Amino acid sequence: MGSRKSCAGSSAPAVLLSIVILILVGSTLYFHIAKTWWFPAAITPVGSQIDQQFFVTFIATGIVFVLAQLTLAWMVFRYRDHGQKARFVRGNHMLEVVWTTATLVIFVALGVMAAHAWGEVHFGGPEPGALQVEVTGVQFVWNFRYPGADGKFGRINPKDIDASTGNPLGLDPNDPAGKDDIVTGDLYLPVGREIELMLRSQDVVHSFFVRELRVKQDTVPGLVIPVHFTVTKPGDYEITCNQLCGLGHYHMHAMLHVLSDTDFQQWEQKQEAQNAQAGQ
Ligand SMILES: [Cu+2]
Repeated sequence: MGSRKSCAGSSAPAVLLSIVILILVGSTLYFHIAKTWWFPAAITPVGSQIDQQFFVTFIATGIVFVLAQLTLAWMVFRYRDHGQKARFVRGNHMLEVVWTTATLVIFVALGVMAAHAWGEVHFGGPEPGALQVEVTGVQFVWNFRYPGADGKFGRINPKDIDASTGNPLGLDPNDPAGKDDIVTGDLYLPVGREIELMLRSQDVVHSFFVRELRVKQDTVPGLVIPVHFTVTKPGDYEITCNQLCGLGHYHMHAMLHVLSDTDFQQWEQKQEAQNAQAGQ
């Protein structure tokens, strides 16, 4: 049988574990406060609301995280092994009720606070006069369509889909409304004007994601899903697909070019002129 001495215990692992927990808490706090791996600045007003909500959630959960980990480190150290007998503790009902209720209150409150930003995107429609752009995901590219000078999108017929002849969306050649439609591989938007994107998919579920817009929305075959926003900052931003949609998913991306109003009008006119030339 083992000698008494081997049962005396050792507090070294407990002390070491407490120190490791303290280092983990310290470095987690540092990287979050210093924003070492943070996301890029939002370029829409609703994006800023989302960031604000994210920040409040982060502070609430951050405080709980730090308090819980510090308590854990202290418990591990305080009740370290001296070779004493283990004692059974039945738990504390009052404590259970208090922290479950507190968690419930915090989560419901965060949800209620976020409802405004969420509702604005999902329930409120765009302002009248918003620029409509159709976005279509297809393995493994994005196509964007503008209604052109007549402001009307032409009819689409799946039988006419043929990317090799320059008709990736299947625009019906017999519909005059579609003659001036502009189809592009990159998304061009004017700054400061309400935009409504209509998201579609030709094959599987894709997801339209632009980090700076704080927009991430699945595109689903058979559905047209609208999202609306106003961009406040010109620049070039990456559009990616955020659903694993097949073998080429990794290279399914396009660019979002946000232009000044005049630059956008010039771009639009140039596209319309090219369309007219091609139609002759
Ligand atoms: Cu995809």
